Amino acid sequence: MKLLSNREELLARIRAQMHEKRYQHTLGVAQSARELAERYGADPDKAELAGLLHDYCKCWPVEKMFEILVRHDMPTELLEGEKELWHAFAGAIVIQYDLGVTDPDILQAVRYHTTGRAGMSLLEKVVCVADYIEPNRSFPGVEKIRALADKDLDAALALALGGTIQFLIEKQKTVYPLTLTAYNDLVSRKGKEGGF
Ligand code: DGI
Ligand code: FE
Ligand code: FE
Repeated sequence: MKLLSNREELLARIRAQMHEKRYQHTLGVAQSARELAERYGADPDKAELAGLLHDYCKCWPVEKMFEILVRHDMPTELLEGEKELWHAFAGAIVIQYDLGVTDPDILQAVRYHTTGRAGMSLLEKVVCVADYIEPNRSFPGVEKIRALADKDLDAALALALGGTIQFLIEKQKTVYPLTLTAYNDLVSRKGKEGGF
């Protein structure tokens, strides 16, 4: 709790979990999440904090994440699936137990920042999109997602998740069901409203 009210200590604690490049990404996501929250009417403080915490476990050994996920009865689908997804689910558990984060909005935003899910909250969308567009990110197509994020958060998220799904298919990796349902949910809602 004390940690959360002392920004310097919190940043030092986060920094100690990861290498420098990941820390710079973390600061970028926090800033982009704050800006998106201001633009779309989410809580900017929650968005920034969720951004700071979203990759808390990203650089932890997979064995450590696995143990946490097993202890907290995460689904077999996750445990047997792509290890890249573990840091999001383990992160939501760890920031709760180690840092005392209790706000369910923040915990959900961290939990679903990688996979997304159907029916994402505004804060979840903000953090997920911020993760794609923060200033240090450079991948093919990022400019288009950045530009869209200025006008239509759902459209930006659908484009980003669609790109990840395409990337995973090209690499012959599994696509986690939540990612597909997140994508379908955004596209079908927009379809009903007349498209992006
Ligand atoms: O942690 P970051 O690198 O900042 O970003 P992230 O949390 O979005 O993780 C990105 C990685 O996760 C990337 O290598 C693709 C992978 N990923 C995202 N969604 C899925 C996925 N991997 C699988 N197998 N299935 C997914 O649905
Ligand atoms: Fe991540
Ligand atoms: Fe990230």
